[in-house]
Amino acid sequence: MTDIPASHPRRASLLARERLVEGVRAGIVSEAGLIAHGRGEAFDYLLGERTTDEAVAACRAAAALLLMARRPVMSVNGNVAALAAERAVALAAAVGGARASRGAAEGAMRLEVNLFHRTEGRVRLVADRLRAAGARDVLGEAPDARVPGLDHARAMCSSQGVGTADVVLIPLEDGDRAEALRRWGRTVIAVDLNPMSRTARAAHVTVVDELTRALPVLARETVALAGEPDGRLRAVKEGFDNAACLRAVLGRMVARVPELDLGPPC
Ligand code: PTJ
Repeated sequence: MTDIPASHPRRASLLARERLVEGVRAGIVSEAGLIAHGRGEAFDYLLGERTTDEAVAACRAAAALLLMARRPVMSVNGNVAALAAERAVALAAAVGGARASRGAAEGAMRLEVNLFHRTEGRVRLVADRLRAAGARDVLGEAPDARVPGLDHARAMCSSQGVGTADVVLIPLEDGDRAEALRRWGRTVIAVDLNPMSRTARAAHVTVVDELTRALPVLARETVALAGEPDGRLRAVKEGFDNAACLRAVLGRMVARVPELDLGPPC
């Protein structure tokens, strides 16, 4: 790993890149994952690299969906495993605990490895990465179902996970899969820095925020809503308008541009 000085002003961003480069070398991240990350970084720059009020509102709506779900599942790909395996496991634990406290029949939110550029070797490595982060029960290594309307291996999924889930959390998802999941009747929660992406538009709730910032906020909102009655959770969900939220975030990005200080940084 490249040595990045603690004083470097863009240390966090450089460390994230290093985790992805290491992930490619370890076989966890696809080469295309590096390009996807670069696109995300560009949008994060425009966002000011911070969690907006819109992202918090989207996390609250997503939390309400996860708490009311019959069978929630989080889909994990190579980028998510490399950047945020521990945070994904922590979120699953927070959601599981919150749901159990409400007496949900199936408390846990399952983690399922779903790869766009699927190879069985990479599925195993991503699952191993999740287990190393503390996940006990990882799905996706023995797919026995398919997402209808998708061709090739990217359609494969688990009947214990996405195959029977009602709510699916898809961080950094490809647009085709997001649309196919919605057509299949799944309630879709996305995390995507590009508010114009097909995934962001296809999802019922899109958190436009950087993954490693968004997952702890989602966990926090889930815990905060855990004691609320179903009626209140339904109101939170129904009060959220995804298209309006995407428009507001894009508006923030656009409004920020003319205000940027383009003088020398030092
Ligand atoms: O591991 P695999 O094979 O499943 O492949 C994973 C990737 C991400 C390569 C694959 O799903 C893919 O090609 O995705 P896309 O279509 O490039 O979409 C990824 C979206 O995530 C883009 O809109 C990016 O802006 C966004 N994104 C990238 N990095 C982040 C992000 N959003 C939030 N946080 C990030 N760190």
